[in-house]
Amino acid sequence: MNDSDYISEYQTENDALYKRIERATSEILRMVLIGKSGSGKSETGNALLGQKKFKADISASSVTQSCECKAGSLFGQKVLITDTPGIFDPTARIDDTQIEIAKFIDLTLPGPHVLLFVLRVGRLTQEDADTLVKFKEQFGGAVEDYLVVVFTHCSELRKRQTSEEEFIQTAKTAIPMFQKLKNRFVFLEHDPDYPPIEQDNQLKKLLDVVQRVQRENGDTCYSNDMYETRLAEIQEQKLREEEERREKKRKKEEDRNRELEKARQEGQKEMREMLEQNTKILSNVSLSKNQLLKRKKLFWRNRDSKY
Ligand SMILES: Nc1nc2c(ncn2[C@@H]2O[C@H](COP(=O)(O)OP(=O)(O)OP(=O)(O)O)[C@@H](O)[C@H]2O)c(=O)[nH]1
Ligand SMILES: [Mg+2]
Repeated sequence: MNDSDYISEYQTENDALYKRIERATSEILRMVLIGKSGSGKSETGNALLGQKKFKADISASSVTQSCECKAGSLFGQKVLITDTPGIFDPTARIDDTQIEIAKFIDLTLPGPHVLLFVLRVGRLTQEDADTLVKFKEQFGGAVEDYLVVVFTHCSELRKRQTSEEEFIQTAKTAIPMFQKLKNRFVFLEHDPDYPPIEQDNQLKKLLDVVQRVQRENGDTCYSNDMYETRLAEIQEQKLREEEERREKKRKKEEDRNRELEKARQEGQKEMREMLEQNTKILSNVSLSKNQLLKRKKLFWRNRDSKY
């Protein structure tokens, strides 16, 4: 399968569910973008795909309204990226978070290899910390093992004369969950005026970190009760559908056999009727033969008596 086939296949989101689970090999790196609204999730997704596939814009409200999944290639590595609206952002207004969470699970089945937590370089707030806590509360599982932190707007650091290392230390103080993370911080700049070669280097570093995390996790993917329940549901549904298919086939065969039997019986009936008719005709013929003989005898008797 070449890249374009692979991409078009994964663009039809609904009927690709089974296929996606079946083909979810380690060959395809599945990443999920989470983070506060406006942090740069969609822009990061576009950078990873090398194309503007997700809508990214400045807005006071959420630009991305629903989870979306797109495929692409990053330095030859096939990637499947799921962009999310700020589902876990305490200030974001998403019409139905539960529906979005269900969609998120379906799009990322059997689970992402890495969770990219996107933050904007700047003053980290309680909201940023709460977004991650909310994600952990909703999803559970070993979130930290699969977490990679992506800081966008990184040219801000230069303006503030702060090094990446210093900023990571600040971030670790602001967001306690970061303290457990070792070498899992990546800086990106999506400003179109930023040197493309530097953007490429940043993306290469991100891919290196992600692939290291994947290796550290033994190529497993992030999972939790929701993924397991959903996978069990899908498995059950698949078995049910197979059973229904078998039952339909059995019924079809039964109907065909019934029709064959009916045709056979009708054929026999026709044959019987034909035989009966033939017997009647034959008996009529033999009857008239007898009568002819009788008449012949009578004629000869009458003639003999005359002479
Ligand atoms: N200069 C600059 N702009 C950025 C950077 N990252 C994101 N932006 C801009 O910030 C705005 C918001 O980015 P998005 O990617 O739409 O943010 P989001 O997290 O997807 O937001 P929601 O979809 O609302 O949750 C867009 O106008 C982006 O172009 C960056 O590193 N540098
Ligand atoms: Mg977005």
